[in-house]
Parts: sequence; structure tokens; C-alpha cells
Amino acid sequence: MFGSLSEKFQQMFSGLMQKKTLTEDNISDAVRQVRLALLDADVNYSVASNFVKCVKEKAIGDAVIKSVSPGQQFTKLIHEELVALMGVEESPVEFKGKPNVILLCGLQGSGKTTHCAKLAAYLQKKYPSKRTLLAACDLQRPAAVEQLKKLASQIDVPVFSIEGEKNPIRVAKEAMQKAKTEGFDTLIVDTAGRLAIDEELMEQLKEIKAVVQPHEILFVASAATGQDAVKTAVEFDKRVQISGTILTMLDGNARAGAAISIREVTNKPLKFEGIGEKIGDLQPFNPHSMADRILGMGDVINLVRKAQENIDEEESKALEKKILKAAFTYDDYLKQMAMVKRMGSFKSLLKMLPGMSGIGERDFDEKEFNKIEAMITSMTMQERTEKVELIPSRRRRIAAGSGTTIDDINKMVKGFKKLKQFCKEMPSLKNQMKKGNKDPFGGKIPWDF
Ligand SMILES: Nc1nc2c(ncn2[C@@H]2O[C@H](COP(=O)(O)OP(=O)(O)OP(=O)(O)O)[C@@H](O)[C@H]2O)c(=O)[nH]1
Ligand SMILES: [Mg+2]
Repeated sequence: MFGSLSEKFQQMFSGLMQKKTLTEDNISDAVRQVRLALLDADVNYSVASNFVKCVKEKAIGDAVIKSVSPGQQFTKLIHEELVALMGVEESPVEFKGKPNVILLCGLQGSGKTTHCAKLAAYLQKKYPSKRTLLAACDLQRPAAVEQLKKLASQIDVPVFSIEGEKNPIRVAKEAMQKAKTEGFDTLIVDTAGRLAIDEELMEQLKEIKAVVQPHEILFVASAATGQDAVKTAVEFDKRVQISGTILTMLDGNARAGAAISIREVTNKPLKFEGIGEKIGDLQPFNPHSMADRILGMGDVINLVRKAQENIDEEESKALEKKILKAAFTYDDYLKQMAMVKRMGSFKSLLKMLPGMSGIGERDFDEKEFNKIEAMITSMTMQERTEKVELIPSRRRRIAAGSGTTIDDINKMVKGFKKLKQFCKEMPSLKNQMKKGNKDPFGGKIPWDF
């Protein structure tokens, strides 16, 4: 995500790392680069201008402190300003009524229907005792109701719709009635999208709003549309007073512009981000995490969140101990892979680590992991726990059993040993990171298979 913007920031920071002090001259130069990078990433013009103005004033003010490393100082400043720009804190969904009504609106294809279901799944996981009803109020697109029902059936959440009905306002009204009488905690309303702002749609949206009196009106913005998303957000806010934004399609090659600008120009919080097509691909928008990602510093915040949600704490603590002592076996390696798999794709996790954001498709092949899994499961328990040496005849047997080659086995064993070595060196890497070296691995995966 944000590939080129992160790269530009990284280059700028490493340029500054070589300078001894921050002076007005090198600050001006860096600030100019920041401004260009932001505009290039499709950040709204006045947002970018204000941003660099703020950074410049603070950097010059800071320069007198004569920090040890100007690069570090400047990075910290940019990070802080980005966090401030995007709202500082997370802005979670609150239950303000029963039912708490959430209305989703936005342009065609921005992800409204998908995010109605994602939001329902998110609430279901976070508040298992609370019940959600979805209202299918997009009657424009022929298959919209079916699409919502299909998504909702994956998570067992009911959808209210009226067969053959043409009037979405009536559907909204009756959905609200049902939610009230049946005691649902949340009502999420899907609405129709248009290619561009259109009077009829706005009027319809206003009428739906009047009928369900939503506690939240979330504008769904596709990050892929950059500046357009920002302009439309302002327009929707004017007409129906949005309470926040869900930024979608952040898994694609989105430019960061929308993320950086929308909160600032609407002054409404960014509430969630959509990071994939699957129903679980939704997370609360966290300004610190977004600033980390924009600056190419990984995404430790969401990595920890994912880990907490998916990993058995005791199991992982036991493993961490072994890793720290570099005493883990092939069997532990397999266990760890299983845990990681539960959390999502390995590549997406790797990218969340600081210094790893530069890893691209070509550097890493996920299939390798499936292969490794096949190899280890073809080993005997004695082999997996390193009680016996992996002599050639054993390697041949493992290769045959896992549909791989001797070469693959040799590579895997080498990779495993390297990983152990890497773990032995971990404490010193941690120290390096603390000292501000964000890239102790030199942009590479710490082991290569
Ligand atoms: N990669 C990716 N795809 C997404 C995301 N959210 C939604 N999609 C996909 O984008 C497409 C459009 O999503 P919808 O939810 O149908 O969008 P919509 O706003 O309801 O569209 P209309 O009802 O036609 O206005 C679908 O194919 C979704 O699977 C996301 O965060 N990442
Ligand atoms: Mg839709």
C-alpha cells in the first residue's frame, strides 16, 4: 500500500540522515519534497499546503533543540503531523440507540453493500450478544438485494427486504419497524449508488434518513478514486451531514491522498478501512497505524490487533520463549505457520513489520509456504523435533512424501537454520530498531528460502 509515497518519504529521510543538523536550508528542501510527494499521492491541494506549512514551522522551531539525528527528528515530526491530520484517535462505533441505526451512502461501486456486511460481521465478533439487522434499500441495481443476502448468509445475519417493492423509503420504514419490534441492537441500511452526485439520489437519501433517523451516516469512499472521493465526501456531507467515513479498497494500489484529505476537509472522523474483498477484511481506522504505513514503517498496530484476535496467547507465549532462545524445532515452525495462516496471508503480515514494507510480489512467493508445510508434515516426529540428523536418505524420503525435490528440502533446511540464526540475533536487532534504524534487514526478508 502507498508504495510510491512511502518510498519518497524513505528517500527523503535517508537523505536527511546524512546531515549533521537541521538547518533552514535542508528543512526547506525536505519540506518541498514532502509537498511534492503529497500532491503526487493525490492529497488535496490546500491540505498539502497547510500540512507542509505546519511541518516547516515546527521543524525550524525544533532545529534549535539540536537533536542527535535530523532525519529522525524530521520523521517524527511528519509522523506526528500526519497522525494529527487524520484525527489522532480511533473513532469507534457507539451504541446510541436501540436499534442503533447506521446508514451507508456513497458513489457506485465504492463498496457500500460489501461494507454493510463487513460492518455486521465486525459488530458480531466484537459484541457477540448484540443482534444486527440489515436493510436492503438499494432497489436501483438489479442484484443488490441478492448480493446483500448472499453476504449476510455467510455470517448468519438477517436481511430485511420486500419482494417486488420499488420504493426504498418504504423498505427503510418497515425495516426500522421490524428492528424496533424485534429488539435488534443495530440496523445497518444499504443504499443505492450513482456514478456521480445526482439530485434524485440525494433526495431519496434524505427521505431514507428522515424515516430511519440514523445515529451514524457513514460515507463509503473508495481510496482508488483519490481526489474524487474527497470532493464527493464534501458534497454528501453538505446534503445529508455524514458522521464519518469508511475508506475502502486500501488493499489495492491506492494512493494515500483520500486517506490523508477526507478527514481534514469534512472534519468528520475516518471510522473504518476496508482492506480486501472478504467479509473479515475490515478494521477500525487508526491514524497512528495509517501514518506508519504512509511513511513505510510497517503496521505494528494492526499486526498486534490481528495477533490478539487470532492467536492463542499461551501457545504464542510458549513459542516466543523458544524463539528467543532459538530453541525451536521444525514442529514449532509448523505450529507457527498454522498460527500465521489463521491471521491472514503471510505476505500481508510480513508487510506489517517495520522495514518490510518494500517487499513486493516478486520477492515473495506464498506458495513456498505451502510447500514448506508439506515438507514438514512429511517428516517423522523425531525429525521434526531434531532428534535425528536429516541424512540424505531421509531427505529423499521427505521429498518423495511431500511431492518436492531434494533441492527444495535442502533449501528449506538451510532457511530453517538461517531463521534460527536470525532469532539468536534478534535482541541486537531490537536494539537497532530502538535506536531508530527502521530497516535493520536492509529491506530484505530476514531469511531467504
Ligand atoms: N479489493 C477490495 N475490493 C472491495 C473492497 N470492498 C468492496 N470490494 C469489492 O468492490 C466491488 C464493489 O463493491 P460493492 O459493495 O458492491 O459496492 P457498492 O458501493 O455497493 O456498489 P453499488 O451498489 O453498485 O453502488 C465488489 O466486487 C466488492 O467485492 C475492498 O476493501 N477491497
Ligand atoms: Mg451496493
